[in-house]
Order: sequence, then C-alpha cells, then structure tokens
Amino acid sequence: MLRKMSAMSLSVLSVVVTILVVEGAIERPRGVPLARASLYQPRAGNTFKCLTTGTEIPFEYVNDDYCDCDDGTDEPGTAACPNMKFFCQNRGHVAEDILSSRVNDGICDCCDGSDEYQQEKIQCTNTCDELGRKRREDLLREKELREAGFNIRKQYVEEGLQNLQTNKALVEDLEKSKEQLTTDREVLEGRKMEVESPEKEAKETHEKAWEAVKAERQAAGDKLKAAQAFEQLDRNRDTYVDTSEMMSHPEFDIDSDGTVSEEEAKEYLEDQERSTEEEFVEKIWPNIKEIYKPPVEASETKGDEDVAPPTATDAVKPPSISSDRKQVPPPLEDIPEGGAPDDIEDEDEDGSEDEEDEDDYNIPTEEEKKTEEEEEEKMPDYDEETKRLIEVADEARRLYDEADKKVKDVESQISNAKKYLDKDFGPENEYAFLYNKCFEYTEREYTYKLCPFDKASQRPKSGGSETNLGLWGHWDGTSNDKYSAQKYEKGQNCWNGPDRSVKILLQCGTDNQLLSAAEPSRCEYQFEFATPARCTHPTPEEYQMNSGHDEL
Ligand code: MAN
Repeated sequence: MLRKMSAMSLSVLSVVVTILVVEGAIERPRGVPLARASLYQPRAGNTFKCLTTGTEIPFEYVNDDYCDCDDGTDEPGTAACPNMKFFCQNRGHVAEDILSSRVNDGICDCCDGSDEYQQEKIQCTNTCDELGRKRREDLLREKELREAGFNIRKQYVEEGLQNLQTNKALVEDLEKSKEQLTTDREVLEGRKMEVESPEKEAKETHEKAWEAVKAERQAAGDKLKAAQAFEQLDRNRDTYVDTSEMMSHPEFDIDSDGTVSEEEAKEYLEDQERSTEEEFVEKIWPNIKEIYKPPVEASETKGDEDVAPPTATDAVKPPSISSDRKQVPPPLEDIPEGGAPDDIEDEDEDGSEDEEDEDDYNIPTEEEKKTEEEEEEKMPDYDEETKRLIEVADEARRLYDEADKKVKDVESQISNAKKYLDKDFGPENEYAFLYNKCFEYTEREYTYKLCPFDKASQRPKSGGSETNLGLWGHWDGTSNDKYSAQKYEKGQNCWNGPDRSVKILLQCGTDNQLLSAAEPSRCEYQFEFATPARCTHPTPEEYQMNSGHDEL
C-alpha cells in the first residue's frame, strides 16, 4: 500500500504513536478494549497485521492518524479510518464504544474524556465517578423495586394457582349440578306438555266458538247493510232495484265517463233489468258493497243536484218494506239539533211521547262507539273448566321456567369459569390477578381505560361516548419474551383506516398502574402498564454486569 502522509499527520504521529494505554500489566494502543489487547501486540519485526485483511504494516503505523489497513483496524484510537469504533474505558462508569469519527472532534463523548486526548480543541473533565455513582444508585433502586415487585408477584402466582384450582373444581361441581338440574327440567317439561295439551284444546274450543259468534254477527250485520242498501236503492218502493235506480249512483260508472249507462247498471245487476231483495242480498250486494255509497254520501261527493228528485210516482207508491226489514235510522246529517223531527219520532201506543223516547236518537260519541265496538270484539271469559286447565298449565309453566332459569344460570357460571380457565395468564398464572380489574390513565384529551384480558377503551374528557379501542387478543412480546406485551384488537373501525388496536408494553412496578397512553399511528395505540407480575428477581449476573467494572 502506498503510504501518503500529510505534514499534519506527521506532526500528530509523534504524539499519538507513543501513547499506549497501560492497564494492569498489558499495554494496548488507545481505543482498544482489554479483551482485544492481545491483537495489538507488536509482532516479530515490530509489525502489526491488519486484523481482517492480514496486511502487515510497521507497528508504528498503528494509531498514527493515517488509515493504512483497508479494514481500518490500524486506527482504533483516531478518527483516521471511517466507521470504526473507539473504545472508552470510562473507569468508574460503563465502558462503551463510540464512532471513531467522534475522536478529537471537540466534543467530550466518553465520560473519562479519552476521546478528546489532543486537548487543543477541548479539555474534558472526567465525570465517570459521578455518573457511575448515579448509575449505581439507579440500579440499586431498580433492584430494590424488582425485589419488592417480585415478592408481590410471588403472591400473585400463589393466588393464580389457587384460583385456577378453585375454578377447575367449580366447573366440575357445576357440571354435576347441571346434570341434575337438566333432568329436573326434563321432568317438568314433560309435565308442562302434558297439561298444556288439554289446556290448548279447551282454549281452542272456546276461541273457535267465539270466532263463530263473531262470524255470525258479521254476516248478520252485512245482511242488514244489504237490506238497508236495497231500501235506499229502491227509490220507487216497487220491491225491486232496477237499472234506472242503479243509474242514479255515480259510483257504478265503470268506465268513468261521467254517467252510469244502462249496461253498466245491468252489469252490477247480474245482467238483469232488476233484482229482488233476496237476490240483491245474496248475489248483488257482495259485488257492490265495497263501492256502494248511501244516498247521503253520494250527494256529499257529487253534489245534491246529482240526486234525482222524488218523482210523482215515488210519492204515490206506498212504501214496500219486507216484513223482516229493520227500520233504518235517518242519516246523521238529517237529524236536527235537539233530536229527530216530530214527524219521525216514535209515538207510544197512546200517541203520547214520553221522556225516554227523547233518547231514541241520542247519538253516541265516537268514544262511546269505540268502547262499545271494543266490548263487542272482546272475547268472553273462558268457562270454569277451561280456567282451571289454564291455572294448572300456568303452574306447570312456572315450575318449568324456574327450572330452565336454574339450568341457564349454571350454564352461564360454567361458561364464566371456563373463560377464566381458557385464558393464558402467563407462565405461572401471575397475570391472573389482573382479570376482572380495570385501570385508567387521563391525558390532555382522553381518559384511557384498560381492563386486562378483556378490553381497552378511550373516552373524551369533554364528555361523549366511549370508543372501543380493542378486545383482548394475545400476548405480543418478542419471541424470547412473549409475556412482555399484550395486544388488544378489533376495536371500533377508524374512519378511512384500520380497526382500532392497542399494544400494551408491560414493565415491572410495585403497583398495578396504567402509566401512559399514546397514539403513535392513527387509531393504533400504545399503553405502558406497570405491574408486579412483570417483575423477575434480579440475578447476581445482572447486578455484576451492571456494576460498571466490565474490564476488571
Ligand atoms: C377519535 C379518536 C382518536 C382517533 C380519531 C380517528 O377522535 O379515537 O384517537 O385518532 O378518532 O378519526
């Protein structure tokens, strides 16, 4: 390798090359940790072999502030070779490697100041003792916290184990009582079905009879309406309804041309010129009852002029009413205030009008009509025997429902206990303690809530509804520390984004506490949670390793 040496590096060389760190009895060039000191011993002929390329260079080229080896290993203590590491011994604190580019850059990076040895740019104070003391204090505190937490964890483990056993035993007991309760329920179901059958039969008989009564009433009412319509249509009282009478009713205008033609009238009269009352009630009325309008309604819709005035013949013809025809009360509008006109009021046989008669046309209010109709529509009470059968069946149903509830209760208890048993509460059940508990953390905008092994949520501080951030999913730590994190997923969908989810980072603490909640990515949350369940006992190795005496 062609060695180019600048005037500057030559001037530095005299300073650098002579500096060797003496640690114990082993000498090593600056920036080399004790563990690698042997690699930096001068070889025969006072040479140095580049550590990976194997190129041999004079030993005096090591740390001469010029990069001679292609692998940069000849400059462990200068910034000459890029991307190399400089080792700070930092006695009293923790040894560390820093980037070689930071050597003599005018900034103190190592607490022992060994990275700024030129001292032209800066003179570093050794702060390692101070930092080391602080660090040891922190470590001690952490160790004490871990020990205290670990002691609580031991109780959790015990309780977790007990709960596990209790729940297992509970499920066994509950399964047994479920068997008995299911048998009881079966017996009561049989009894219920036994007594429900005659009850149903009796009820149906009663209801069918009532339906028949209603149908009969309806038919009678319909017949009455048909007879009334016949009478209204038979204006000339000749005991027939004929085409001309039909023609005065605009509702029979089939083609809506404004008049009811004879053909149209005939069509409604079953292709006849006229119809007797019997035929009308039986055959014609069923076809017209939906469209037929009594004269008053017709005059209301079409105007009075549409109703043909009574003819002379009308006047002379005697009213012809079949013997069973009921008296049709006058339309409501025809009754003057204060009662019916004198000429249509009933007279007693003696021709006098008594006070009771004044009520004859007392018009029931809408409400009264409704109540009356409702009364009529109401099915009469069941007979005594049916009532007795209902009572027996009611009691059987009550007993069955009671037994059914007991089975369902026990099923729900089994399912709850199984839910508990199915959960992974950690290698020693140490996290079981957190089941059925919730913890909150409030920040600027929201109060966050975590119910371990159940769900996580968020509630705006200003009020408003809770947002589900996710339901218990799985343990989510690294492959060698699975129980260091949890995942809650499938929360409320984020508009134009994913379903909300939360990662919980667990850390050791003497209290169970939600320490922080953040949303590093939209609708993806991260909580920090401290719990004694996460505290492992500090090992002597950990303590040793952290004491800051790596090289001793
Ligand atoms: C709500 C909260 C926020 C979330 C937005 C997304 O305001 O759940 O945390 O970022 O919705 O729209």
